[in-house]
Amino acid sequence: MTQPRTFRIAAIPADGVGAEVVAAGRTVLDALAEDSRGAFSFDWEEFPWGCDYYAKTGKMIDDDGLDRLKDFDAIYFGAVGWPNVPDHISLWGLRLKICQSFDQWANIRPVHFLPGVQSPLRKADDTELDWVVVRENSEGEYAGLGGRNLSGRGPGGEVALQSALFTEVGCERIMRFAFDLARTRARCKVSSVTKSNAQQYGMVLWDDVFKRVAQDYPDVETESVLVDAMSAKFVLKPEDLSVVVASNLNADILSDLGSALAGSLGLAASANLNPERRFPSMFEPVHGSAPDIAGQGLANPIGAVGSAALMLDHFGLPEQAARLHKAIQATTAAGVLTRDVGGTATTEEVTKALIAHLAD
Ligand code: GGG
Repeated sequence: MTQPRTFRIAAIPADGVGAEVVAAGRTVLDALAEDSRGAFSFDWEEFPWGCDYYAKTGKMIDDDGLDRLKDFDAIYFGAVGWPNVPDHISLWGLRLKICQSFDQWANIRPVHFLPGVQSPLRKADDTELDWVVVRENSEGEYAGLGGRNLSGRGPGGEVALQSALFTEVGCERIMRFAFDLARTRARCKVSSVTKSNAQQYGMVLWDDVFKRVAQDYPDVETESVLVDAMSAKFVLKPEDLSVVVASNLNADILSDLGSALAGSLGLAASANLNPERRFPSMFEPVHGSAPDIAGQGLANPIGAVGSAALMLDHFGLPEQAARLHKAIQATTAAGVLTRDVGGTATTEEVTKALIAHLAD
């Protein structure tokens, strides 16, 4: 008989709608655990870090915060950013600090088209569209290298520098991750994205590493596409995509485009993985804190619940992850939709529908 397993999860709702969607995701996960009749359970600890915490303490996360997080099985995150704190301070002070400290170098962002959700892509109704953006999550344009006021001339004459860092090790590991992922999918293809005609050092290294790694995967179809052309391809030829691997910034932009094409940013799930499992991985919806709708019960919980499904996969519970995916599909197919996808349902109504469909 297999032992019941308790997963220790650190919940960090952080800012704005983060609180609403993390609460929704926790409710759905707890319902799933209850239904497992003791086979698995979740032991949650919630942390108050975020912009309000910064306003009170001057810190986005406590000094010992990373130490307190490091032994959890996973981190379940909401969204970071609020108008009371400059965005680069809140992002670097919390989300990026966790991703970089815990070497969560692979960020996977699936793009799923759901039944009952209107897509701006006309093809979406008659095509099974489904691709994954693999974001290099530790370096590239997010290496944090640069500085301000380099001219020393002050306002009016300021010079700032922002450098992107590409290492051969960093490029190779994310590409191998993308190729391995492609081998698990119906369409065995990796599209690599750069702007290497204009960015002639780091991104040319990326292209060179891609060609070299591809030789170890002769069964996987490949293409190298410039990011501007790839943006057009997302809209015009999405059926040609399976795994799209790109640098930190390019993948961030492309994954937002993908989720908007699928109907809404509110639907998009993500996993920030430390594939070596030396540190906890972090699961979060792609969307931000949405100050315009925060606190009104209008947030779409599907991105957060999809992220919970990715967490279950990471825990080695693929059947439970599949149950969440099915519940999401049944909920949207039944027309229980929040405002961002054309419906009138509240966060709570969608959460209740998701739980009801776990029994399907
Ligand atoms: N849940 C994702 C989130 O909070 N995103 C805020 C954000 O601004 N992210 C920028 C990034 O991921 O690069």
